[in-house]
Amino acid sequence: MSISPKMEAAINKQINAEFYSAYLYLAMSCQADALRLKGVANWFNVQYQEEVAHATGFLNYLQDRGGRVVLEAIEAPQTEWPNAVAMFQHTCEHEAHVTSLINDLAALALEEKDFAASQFLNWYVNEQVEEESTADQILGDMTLAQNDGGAMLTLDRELAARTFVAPVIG
Ligand code: OFO
Repeated sequence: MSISPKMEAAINKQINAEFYSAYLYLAMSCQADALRLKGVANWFNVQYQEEVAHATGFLNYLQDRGGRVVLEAIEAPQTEWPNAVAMFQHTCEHEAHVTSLINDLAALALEEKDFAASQFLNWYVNEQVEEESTADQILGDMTLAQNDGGAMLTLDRELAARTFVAPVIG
């Protein structure tokens, strides 16, 4: 069954949203670098790569279903934050927003009786649980460490250890 025009349009919109997420985290990575927090910069750089993988996952899926990918302009992200706590606060808010977008897509798939898309979207539904919980955890640690240079250094070193592992989507 080829994909419905409604699902096709919604997935194209989500491709754009995932690239926007990538852009936002790349901006945070640059800001963290400017603040001399190399570990935080690394963490956001890996996050940026993950978001590109999320976008590509949707793109490949749309093509597999015979849909037409239409790439739109990516909105410019915010480029400055006062400190790492503000960045992780923004990350938590942004991921909660992305979860609502994914939930809307999952609801649309059911409405359209597109059970294949519904199953594919389950990967993203689960991924959002992970995304929100990780960001929330780091925000908590960051908030505790924010007035303690030694603790912030230790946390920055922990975040430096994150590496990108390409996700297997779907
Ligand atoms: Fe693609 O999960 Fe974050 O935004």
